[in-house]
Amino acid sequence: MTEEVKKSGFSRRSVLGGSALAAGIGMMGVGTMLPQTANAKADNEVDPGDLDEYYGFWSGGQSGEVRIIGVPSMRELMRIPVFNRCSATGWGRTNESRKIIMENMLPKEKEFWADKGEFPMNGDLHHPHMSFTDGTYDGRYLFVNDKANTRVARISCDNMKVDKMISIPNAADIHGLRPQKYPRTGYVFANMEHRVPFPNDGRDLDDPSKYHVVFTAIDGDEMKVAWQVMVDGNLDNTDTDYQGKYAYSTCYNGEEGTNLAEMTANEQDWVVVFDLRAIEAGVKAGDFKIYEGDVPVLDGRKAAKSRYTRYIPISTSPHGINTAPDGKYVVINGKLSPTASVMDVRKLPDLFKDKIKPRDAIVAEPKLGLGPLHTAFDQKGNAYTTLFLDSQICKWNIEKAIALYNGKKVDPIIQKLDVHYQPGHNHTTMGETKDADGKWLISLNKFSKDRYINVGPLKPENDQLIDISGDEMKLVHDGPAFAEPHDCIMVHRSLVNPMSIYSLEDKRWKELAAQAKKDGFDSLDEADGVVRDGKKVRVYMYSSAPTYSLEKFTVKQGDEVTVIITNIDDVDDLTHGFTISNYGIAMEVPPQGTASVTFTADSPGVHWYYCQWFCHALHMEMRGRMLVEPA
Ligand code: RUQ
Ligand code: CUA
Repeated sequence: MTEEVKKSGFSRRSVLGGSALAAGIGMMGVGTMLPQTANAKADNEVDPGDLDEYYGFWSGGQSGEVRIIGVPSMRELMRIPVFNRCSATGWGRTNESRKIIMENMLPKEKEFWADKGEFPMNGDLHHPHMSFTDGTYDGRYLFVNDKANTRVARISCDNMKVDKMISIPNAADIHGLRPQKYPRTGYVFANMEHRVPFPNDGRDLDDPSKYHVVFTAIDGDEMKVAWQVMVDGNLDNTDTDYQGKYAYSTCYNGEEGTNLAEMTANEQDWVVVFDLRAIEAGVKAGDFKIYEGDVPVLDGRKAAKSRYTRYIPISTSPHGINTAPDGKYVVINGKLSPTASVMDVRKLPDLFKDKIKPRDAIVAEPKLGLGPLHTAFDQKGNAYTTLFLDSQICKWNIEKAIALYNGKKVDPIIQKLDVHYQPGHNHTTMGETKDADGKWLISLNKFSKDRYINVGPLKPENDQLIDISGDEMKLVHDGPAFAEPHDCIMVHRSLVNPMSIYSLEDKRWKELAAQAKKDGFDSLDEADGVVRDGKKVRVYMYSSAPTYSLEKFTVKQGDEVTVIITNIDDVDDLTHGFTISNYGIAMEVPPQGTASVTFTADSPGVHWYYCQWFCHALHMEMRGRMLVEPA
């Protein structure tokens, strides 16, 4: 890009906030072309053919998916279906994906879903976080939560697909989610948000005094719930320290009300701190109850005065909670209060020994602006807090905020930058690790309003990229996004190393390979033919552009048919697909990989199957016939 483009038609906002003009860069072809100026090249520009420096992993909110965004270009690179059905890849339709989705559902869920399509097809995915080793990202896994259906899923970063999904027993509506940072993940902590009765089977209904909330620790290696701790209030967001000793969650609705007026009646809510060693000792000692799913539930409520938890009062309804990369400070974002509270993790041992009062763990409480929701960090001791109501990012210095709290006359606020509009989460590159690098900041704005051409009443979100490498924050890019990126992380590309092509020996198709052997084939890449086993029919074929090894197969109406396809092409990016017309079936068949799908052949006649991923000049010809004989 050699010329700066000025946004045509000034809005009030762009006059008031200089940042709106900078965001006009990138709108080539619209507005008036101006001669080249000093600001000609946007800082985020990644030229065609060049690669991004960071992998951005974006939550897809109510769409239920995860998206991979290249940073700083903000190009969308991939979508990972998780809690949704995917028409392109067959996620939710293939046997392999259905096994992952359904395997670890709770018995009551299996029963509930049995006659409704077998699993929830929606999700509300809030928080993607990568696994850690020694305080920084290790490139193994991404963990994500589904608030809508109380699930947590794990994405394996070797192929960028979900490999495990679990439902959290006892809980309802998992919101906050964070992995343990040290020594490694380890635990993945998940906050139950909405209080429900234990057990929630109808015996207690409109009696909120019987409702409870639990904090859950999942073993991230096994993807099994390790333990839960019952607490007061509603758990909102959560984070962990860099020492591997504590986790902490914001709580709102300490009143335990069931409507808005009740939930915001008190002046104060709290952060609840969990002592992980004490909890593990409690589990060992048998100090728990079992409600659902064989999971130990310890009592960490205030009245229990247990050694598992401590409650630190914070002004009403705090929201985000973020540990600074220095490992010392934790910022608790006020939401309804214009302040952020800074907790010093070094004070937590004394808090648990009752040597200090809970509020003594708070070492600063700067006034930042209206609606502080989430905070991100650079490596220089600065914090960046989203102000939802002010539509701004507030950059402030943590040490200065502490000095101010101690009576020194200093202003911790460095800069406020307009964003467009109503930011929720924000995030810096590597900013939730000890390797924060202070290069880029993303503001995930809930409203885009006038920033794009109008697409109707439902408008995209607006993800704004901000250069924080200099003294001043500089807004450099607007990126529209479909519903609703709550949260994201940005990981240096050197830490993420996905495969490019599968291996025919991959453990993911070991079971299919074993079945093929039983059916008389040496290996999946040579399996080619129809095996009848009573009413069950297994159809094996391999694909090589532009053909399937079987140009037709015949089954009988009412047969349960499983089609198993191996793509023997070992060319980068050469994905085939398999679609059967009028059977609701489509799936991705990746290079050197296998996919399978099972269905009942209840519609007689000729049904073409075809490849729906454009793979070859003769891709349209890559097809065959399924002949279904009438019963
Ligand atoms: S939390 S902004 Cu703030 Cu899930 Cu969404
Ligand atoms: Cu194979 Cu298109």
